[in-house]
Amino acid sequence: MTTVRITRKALTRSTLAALSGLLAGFASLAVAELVSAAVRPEASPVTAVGGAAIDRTPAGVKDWAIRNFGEDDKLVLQLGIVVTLALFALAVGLLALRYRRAGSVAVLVFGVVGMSAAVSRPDSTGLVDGLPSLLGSVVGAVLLYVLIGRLTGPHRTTGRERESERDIDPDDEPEHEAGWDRRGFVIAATAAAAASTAAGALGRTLNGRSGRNAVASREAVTLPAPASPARPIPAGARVRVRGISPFTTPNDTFYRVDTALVIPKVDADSWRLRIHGKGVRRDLEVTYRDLLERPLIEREITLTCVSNEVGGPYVGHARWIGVRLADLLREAGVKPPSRGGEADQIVSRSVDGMTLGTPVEDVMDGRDAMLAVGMNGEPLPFVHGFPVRMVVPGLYGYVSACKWIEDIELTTFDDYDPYWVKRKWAREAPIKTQSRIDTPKPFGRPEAGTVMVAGVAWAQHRGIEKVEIRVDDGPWRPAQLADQATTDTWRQWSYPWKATPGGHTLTVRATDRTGEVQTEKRTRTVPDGASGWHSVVVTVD
Ligand SMILES: Nc1nc2c(c(=O)[nH]1)N[C@H]1C(S)=C(S)[C@@H](COP(=O)(O)O)O[C@H]1N2
Ligand SMILES: [Mo]
Repeated sequence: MTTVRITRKALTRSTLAALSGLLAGFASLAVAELVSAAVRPEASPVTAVGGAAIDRTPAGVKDWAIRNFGEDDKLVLQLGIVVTLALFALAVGLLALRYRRAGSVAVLVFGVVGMSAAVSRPDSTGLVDGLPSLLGSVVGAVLLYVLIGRLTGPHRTTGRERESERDIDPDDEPEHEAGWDRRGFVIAATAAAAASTAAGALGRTLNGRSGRNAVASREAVTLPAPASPARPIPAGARVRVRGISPFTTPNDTFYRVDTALVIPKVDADSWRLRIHGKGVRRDLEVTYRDLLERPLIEREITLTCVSNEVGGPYVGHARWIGVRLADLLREAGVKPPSRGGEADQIVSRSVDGMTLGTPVEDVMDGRDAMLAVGMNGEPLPFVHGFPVRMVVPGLYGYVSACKWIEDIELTTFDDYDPYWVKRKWAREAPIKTQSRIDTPKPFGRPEAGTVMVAGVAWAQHRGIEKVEIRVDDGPWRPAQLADQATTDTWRQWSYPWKATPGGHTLTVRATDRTGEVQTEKRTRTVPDGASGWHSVVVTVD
């Protein structure tokens, strides 16, 4: 009898202790959020720990996350961190019920984890980045100590409480007389919850407003007319078939791939780019205004991510406007390796600490490699790298397309491995010849008769020569090619298919202008991009 009663009572207290842990965790994060608004949004513990987790994620897992969660991968990561923290918080609450001080120390330990993650981020501004986690965990630790104090006494219960306890437990034992401060607990817990919610909400709002200067600086930009405009896309480059990707991908649907949990908001007015390193005769420092005053080139360039699976969505086309990178490099006295230059690698660094390595030879071989300031007629959107990013036709994004760029260092491939290369991706990564069926969709049910099969093919900087379609195990037949806008763009194609009822597999392959046929050999995205043919299975009704 006694045992059962004690258990029930213990159970209530355990629940409340676990709840106290949860509240302490919530208060910690809320306070940290508020403090991060005074430091910088990236210094908040969930963002910092998330960033550290991304950096430590093996290439395979990162790819798995991109495959399964797509561009929601960051949201899933942050939710995962919050859920994990919540579970730990419950456990810490239970620990605190037995060992009051140890519980609070545990909260501080989490604070130290958050602090070290924040301080050691590549874009950390120093020890101040640890403040949000530090202050958050101190508040959480104190709160837990107070709440657990209400649960454990020693404390005299009021007559009314004693009576109500008697209602549940008629033959209460003396040890229960020194019950817990129910009212004190409820008051403290409610006040803490309310204050934390308010602090967290305020922090969120302030963080949301940070970067207003950057927003204003972007709104103030008027892109000058390019000295060298893009050749207009020929009308014949667009296939008029429903379901095909539009030739130009609108900015708001353009794919996004990066490691930034908080999108960097860079003020164009204070932005500077430094060009320095091996073989640089004169260090250059340019402002955004300097760039806009230079002769700008405008080019049609299709971007592709190395993480794009066969048939995947991480490829998009835009019209870019910017400064020819080779011109800036020449001004700095840089020579390509083929002309005796010392440096063979350009390492570009972004404000969020990302590093990308690009062959100097490629950038200086006459292709339209640029420091882009505009995308489809507007200043770069923040997610796509405002104020300035690099774009190099023919190379996967991770070896060329540095967003939020702030530093260009000339070095060698021997001397320095940038971010992704340290994580098992290839040093050099030209885009592989690929093709994709956009319509019909997988498992579509087209009607028998003529079905338009259509899609895109790309082999940037080489160009697409031929696209072929195979139905089931039949022969390869040439698709109708739309005009090639430039060799740096993808190319649309279509194929009128005489569809007969039943299940069918459609397969596509492209040949680039060097004569190379897209290989059937399936490879994973790691280390230098997926290969293989894209197939779509449909049932014709
Ligand atoms: N600063 C920064 N730049 C970056 C990245 C990044 O993670 N951080 N990702 C690169 C990769 S892998 C690709 S594919 C392109 C994607 O550019 P987008 O997001 O504008 O499409 O940006 C590149 N530039
Ligand atoms: Mo990428």
